[in-house]
Amino acid sequence: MAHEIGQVRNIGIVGQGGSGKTSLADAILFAAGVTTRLGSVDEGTSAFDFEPEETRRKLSLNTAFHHAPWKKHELTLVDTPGYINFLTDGLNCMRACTVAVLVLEPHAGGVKVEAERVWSRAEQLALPVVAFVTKMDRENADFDGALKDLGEVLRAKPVPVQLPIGSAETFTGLVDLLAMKALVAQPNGQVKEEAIPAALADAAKAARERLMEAAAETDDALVEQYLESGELTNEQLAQALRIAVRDARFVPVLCGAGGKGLGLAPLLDFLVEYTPPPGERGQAGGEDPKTGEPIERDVTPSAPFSAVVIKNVVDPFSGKLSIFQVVSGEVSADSTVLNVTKDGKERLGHLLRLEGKKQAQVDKLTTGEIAAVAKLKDTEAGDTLADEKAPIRYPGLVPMSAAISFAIEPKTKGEEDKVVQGLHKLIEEDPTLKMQRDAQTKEIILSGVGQLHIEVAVEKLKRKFGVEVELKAPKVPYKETIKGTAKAQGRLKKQTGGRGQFGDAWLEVSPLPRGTGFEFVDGIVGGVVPRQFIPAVEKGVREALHEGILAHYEVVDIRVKLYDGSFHTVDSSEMAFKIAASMGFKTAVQQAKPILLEPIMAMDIAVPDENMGDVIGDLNSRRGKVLGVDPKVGSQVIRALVPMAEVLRYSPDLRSMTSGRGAFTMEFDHYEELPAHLVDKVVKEAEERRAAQR
Ligand SMILES: Nc1nc2c(ncn2[C@@H]2O[C@H](COP(=O)(O)OP(=O)(O)OP(=O)(O)O)[C@@H](O)[C@H]2O)c(=O)[nH]1
Ligand SMILES: [Mg+2]
Repeated sequence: MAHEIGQVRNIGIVGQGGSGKTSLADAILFAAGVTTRLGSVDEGTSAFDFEPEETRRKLSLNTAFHHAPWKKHELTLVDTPGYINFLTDGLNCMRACTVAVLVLEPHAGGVKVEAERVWSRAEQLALPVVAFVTKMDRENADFDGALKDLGEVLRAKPVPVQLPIGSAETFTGLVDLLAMKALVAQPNGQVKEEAIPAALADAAKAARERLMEAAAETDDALVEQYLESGELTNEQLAQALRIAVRDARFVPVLCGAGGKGLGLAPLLDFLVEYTPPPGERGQAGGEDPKTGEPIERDVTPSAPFSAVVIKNVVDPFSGKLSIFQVVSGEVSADSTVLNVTKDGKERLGHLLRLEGKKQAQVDKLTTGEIAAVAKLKDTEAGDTLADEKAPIRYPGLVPMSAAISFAIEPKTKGEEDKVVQGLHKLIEEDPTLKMQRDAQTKEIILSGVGQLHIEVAVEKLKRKFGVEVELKAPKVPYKETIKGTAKAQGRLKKQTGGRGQFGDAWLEVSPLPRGTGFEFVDGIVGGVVPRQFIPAVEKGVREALHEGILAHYEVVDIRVKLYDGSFHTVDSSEMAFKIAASMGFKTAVQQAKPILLEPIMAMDIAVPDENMGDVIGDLNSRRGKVLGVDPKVGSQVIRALVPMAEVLRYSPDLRSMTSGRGAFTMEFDHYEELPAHLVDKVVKEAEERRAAQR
């Protein structure tokens, strides 16, 4: 049976790496009676961190989902990874959430770039954010420090709805500023309602006033009443708070110790009571798949069905699971729907509610619900599914450029195909991984967000698809070109024995602008080279382009003109002209000031203010050019162009310069001449590599 839309809450648990998200999620499952034993990240028994790569590292690598009932509501917990390497998956899943619970550690100066990313994603989605300051049982726990970070680093407007009672070992419970009572943990694990401790009375009163003032601001009449009487009724406060949360006017702040099971029931009560069910935040924006015009869809069960696929999970045995959220309408098992993005039909078999690593069948889903289906043919993460009579296309995935690349080689020779097939499957699960085959170096290049990301992919490749690979720094795809113009003759004459071979071509080579590639000009007049042999000349040149004369790299940005030649009526052939052309080309290039070109990457590097000097200095030592610096909240984004050869292993270096807070993206921009003092080194390496291959 489908649930009522008003009962649905999808709770995105977000925040930076290690802040305590998964521990909170496990504790919620336990508190809701879903599990009979409290799952633990540290002990490898979490219901959310269940993949072997996760339990081994004791951190989340994938977003995981679990259903939990709470006071007649149907919660789907969406536990997202916090470390930067795996963050994008969570950012993508946030779109299916009705609220984001931002998990913060209780001290100032703790907010890292990951929390900033999550926060700006919530802003982009206009998603209500509720902050949960966890680990209040920790030494030096400082609730006000976390509030300060929220305000100063994230530029959010934090408004506490609870205050902690005590901190660290004296943390025993919290003051609920809505009910104005204390909730105190009892030795038997229960929570008891008590009067607010005298020591906290003034602080609680002041905090409640602040809460009322902030809530009243949702409505002019309420502000007036509040200013005149200094009070709102509990009902007015609750109603105003619901609106403020729905419209993300401020961030209500709660506290507890998720990992210790403290503060869970009050958090869940707040989520079901004050955060909106699907549909209360207005229509869903998409576009007409035919015209590309923007269209809106009512987020209600009576509207036509539409859904967005947020994630794929690939199991080598049971195949692919596509996880989606119903954006509008309802859907039953065994329906046929349109994949609007791919413009093809898909048959949904069983509908599966997600329970950590397991699934449970349901017959029907209503608006807002998150579920999975198995074995869709062509559906990728980011695709829209819809009723074919009312198609709409929603925005796709959050873009994330890969920042680090490795060449990967199978440990067992001949398993290249198995590697490529396995990687294709991994990429279906994780579109932030990219694979390409370098046309020049022939290497399989795997790119990802960071080194850890790639290492995890390699582990999965082994576990799921049984191939072991080695990681190597990728070879830089240098290219060759010329700076001058030169003419040369290529002549092949073999006239001993039977039929001879004769070809003779005069070629002129000249440079073309960067990025133009290759141009062949036929400048023959008077048939000195007969028509039928001219394509053979071009072919000979094209083949010779693959192997430059300096270091055997591809030759680019060059014009080759065939301007003279001669032939022999009997001995000339296509083959002879092809060989002659290739000989002529090589000689001409040699005389035309050949140079090496190196790839230059465009980088965006987000750096905390205090590390700017170090990072820029380091870029200079890597022959980088800083193009500009864009200020951001608490950090800056450096835009720079840097030779690829200098940033093959940038990730760990940036991490150590910025204590893990820096982040970057990088993509190929253009080719530039390799400085003369580096040419010998590259040539020598190329020779060594060739010698090793022989
Ligand atoms: N003392 C204390 N420790 C906690 C609490 N919650 C979590 N921890 C510990 O903090 C560490 C990280 O917890 P996780 O729940 O894995 O954090 P996470 O935010 O899910 O981490 P990622 O998913 O990797 O980003 C673990 O060692 C937990 O035991 C808490 O309330 N109190
Ligand atoms: Mg986690």
